[in-house]
Amino acid sequence: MKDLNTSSNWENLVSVANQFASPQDKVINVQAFGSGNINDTFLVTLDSKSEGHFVLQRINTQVFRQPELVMQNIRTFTEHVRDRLQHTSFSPDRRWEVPRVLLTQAAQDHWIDSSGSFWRAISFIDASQSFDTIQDNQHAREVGYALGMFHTLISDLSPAKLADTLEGFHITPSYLQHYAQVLATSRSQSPPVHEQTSTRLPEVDYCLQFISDRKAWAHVLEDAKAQGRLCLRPIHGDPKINNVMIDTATRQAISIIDLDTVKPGLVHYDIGDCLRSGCNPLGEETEQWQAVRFELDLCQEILQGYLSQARFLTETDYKYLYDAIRLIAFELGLRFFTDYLAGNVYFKAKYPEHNLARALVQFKLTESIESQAAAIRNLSQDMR
Ligand code: GN1
Ligand code: MG
Repeated sequence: MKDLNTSSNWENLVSVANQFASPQDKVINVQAFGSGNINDTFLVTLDSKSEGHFVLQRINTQVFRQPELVMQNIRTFTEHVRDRLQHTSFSPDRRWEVPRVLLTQAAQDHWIDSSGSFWRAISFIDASQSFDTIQDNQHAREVGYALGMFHTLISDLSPAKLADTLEGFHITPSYLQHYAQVLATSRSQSPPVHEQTSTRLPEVDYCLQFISDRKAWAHVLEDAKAQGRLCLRPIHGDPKINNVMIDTATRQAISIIDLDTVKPGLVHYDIGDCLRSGCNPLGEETEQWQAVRFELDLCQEILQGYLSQARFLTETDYKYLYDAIRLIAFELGLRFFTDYLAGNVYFKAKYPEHNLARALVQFKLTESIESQAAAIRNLSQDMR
């Protein structure tokens, strides 16, 4: 990662890390960590017996405009869950960990460096790992269990206690509006961004058509919310499979990390996100987009794991599960494609067409979900 290339950047990272370490601990290493698309994440290694590692992050304040509110939501969430875990026994035979926010030496939950960057640190969940792609059926079931546990622990937390830290997040009609604006701007340039290669890519035409064919339907969850059929609850916002921590010894799910998007929303966004990432064995970064498929047996495992914990869903909630799965895959494709057209301003990209490639993966996945509509609907109805 570019930050580590020069010694002054390295020294800066170590000095930021030191803000969150106890005075008696020594930072011995800082390395780029994980595969996040928005924030910069580092793993800090300490010369310490009590806390071997922690996760240091620079929050992307272009995306999270009020990072203090993100930290406030994390605090509200964490305090609620800690309290619930202490007073209720959920699954006494297994462990469940809540990431801890580390404080600076001045007892603050973040540190702003001299260049204005917003830093915060989170405890590392020991003896655990996460995966970018689904490993097997047991892993799928554990991923579902984790989301069910997560939702259950906050099912009695009023969404009004959480701030809306990312306006428009998972509101598909807003993404469609933004797409229309970006497309119009791109077309007014000469040549348009999506025609800047010597010949216009056929993949671009595929995406344009794909979105156009689904515009009307894409309001489905927001309409149901507006009609009072689906209600706001606290959600995770980004429960993709690599945010589920798996115990390296037992292979059980023990935590969900990345709490930046904990805020009010529909649990359908979370269920859709978990399934779109968990049922695509090639993963969201694959280059073989034509081969992407939504695997029904993995869907069954994830839903079974989820529903073994989450008991609060209503009849109407079940009715919208299929739409949620289809919509969140479509929405992520739309978000990636829009960002490709806009010149990769939101998601980090390793090459100019990276977000186009990511969009194709999500659209192929959406197609596969659509081709199995009846089976997915039956599956979710049978699980009631
Ligand atoms: C982003 O940065 P990361 O990888 O945690 C995005 C999610 C997407 C995800 C796709 C705040 O999450 O919505 O589903 O990429 N987060 C935000 O990998 O937009
Ligand atoms: Mg995230």
